[in-house]
Amino acid sequence: MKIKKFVAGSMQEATKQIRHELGNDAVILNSKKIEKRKCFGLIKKQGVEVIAVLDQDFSDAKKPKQPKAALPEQSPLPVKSDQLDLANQVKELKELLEKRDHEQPVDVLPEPLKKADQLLAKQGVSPAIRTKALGRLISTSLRNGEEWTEEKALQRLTDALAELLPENLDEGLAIRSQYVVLFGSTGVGKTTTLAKLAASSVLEEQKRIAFITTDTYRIAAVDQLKTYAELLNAPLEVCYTKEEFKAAQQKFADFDHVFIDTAGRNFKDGQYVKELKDMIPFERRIQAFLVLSATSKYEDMKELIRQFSSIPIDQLIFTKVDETDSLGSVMNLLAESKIGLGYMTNGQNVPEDIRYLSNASFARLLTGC
Ligand SMILES: Nc1nc2c(ncn2[C@@H]2O[C@H](COP(=O)(O)OP(=O)(O)OP(=O)(O)O)[C@@H](O)[C@H]2O)c(=O)[nH]1
Ligand SMILES: [Mg+2]
Repeated sequence: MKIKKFVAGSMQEATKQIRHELGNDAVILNSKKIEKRKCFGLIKKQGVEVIAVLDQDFSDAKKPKQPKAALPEQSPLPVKSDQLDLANQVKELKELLEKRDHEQPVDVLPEPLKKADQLLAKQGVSPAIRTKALGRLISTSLRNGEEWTEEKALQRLTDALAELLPENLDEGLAIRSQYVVLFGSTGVGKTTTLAKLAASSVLEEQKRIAFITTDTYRIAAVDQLKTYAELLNAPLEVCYTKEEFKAAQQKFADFDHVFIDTAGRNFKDGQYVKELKDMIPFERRIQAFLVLSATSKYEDMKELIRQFSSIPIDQLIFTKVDETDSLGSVMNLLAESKIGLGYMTNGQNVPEDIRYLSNASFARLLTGC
């Protein structure tokens, strides 16, 4: 954070200087009229002294979705009085946040911020993301000259978390490709989730759909999908080789959506990732979802994403959200992997237990706001 004093002949001139030195994101904290003396103090001239601040963390970060209060083009800057103390306090808080020992309670923070931090810690949000989120919360409060009430802090925290998530698709565009493939570890809920997606395509959007499965590994896998296909009156092709997969793609070329199921594997073994890539031609027309269980350990999920780095994953799906009370690892994973959130599933019922979540909705789920 940069705080600087500017002395100029007029407010307009000061604004120009501030814009030149600190840029358009600067905010005026205080201004007062002064007398400038020239020529060894012989000539007195009226002027202004302005204190401006630039919160670099905030302006360097990805632009928030909400339009920020940038400097107006020509008119004088909005003057926020009595904020110098606040700015200093904020500066100290940010330094404290960065230096704090994450294992210790943050007693030094004002109560609403302490509560916000504790809430995230309880959810399992990593110290790095907690610091970033609180930093943004503080910046926004400073920018808007807001009081730190608990309610406001929670609201700002929710906004900050949403801004830390990677870009996401609009709800209406959730399924945007003709081919949709789900892959992931054994038993995470791929087939059930695929059936939920297919069912809502048919029932809510009246789309013409088909299924392909490459899961010929488990005896019961084909039957499981067949049951859903029959219920939805949709054709199903079982593919053992990539040639058969190509043929099935061609066969279903006229369908609105083709939902592709794959075998659950221990993808920590790179060989299985290779097999998946050999079978499925991951290209633009294929929307690829990596399915993860929200009950899995963060480190394991992170490793899995690393294993899949050679596959263009469009979005992540988190299943079994109903089986956990903490979504911090999901937040950490999304923020760090930069892969957007697709769906979350919260039960075994097909088709109802699935939701497409925007970043804002996910952040609200995390903070309970
Ligand atoms: N509680 C809960 N259970 C779920 C959810 N999604 C799926 N399941 C259950 O998880 C189990 C495994 O689901 P499947 O869809 O067969 O998982 P899969 O990933 O296809 O499994 P494999 O093909 O064997 O790798 C089933 O009992 C599902 O009903 C969910 O959101 N919540
Ligand atoms: Mg399956």
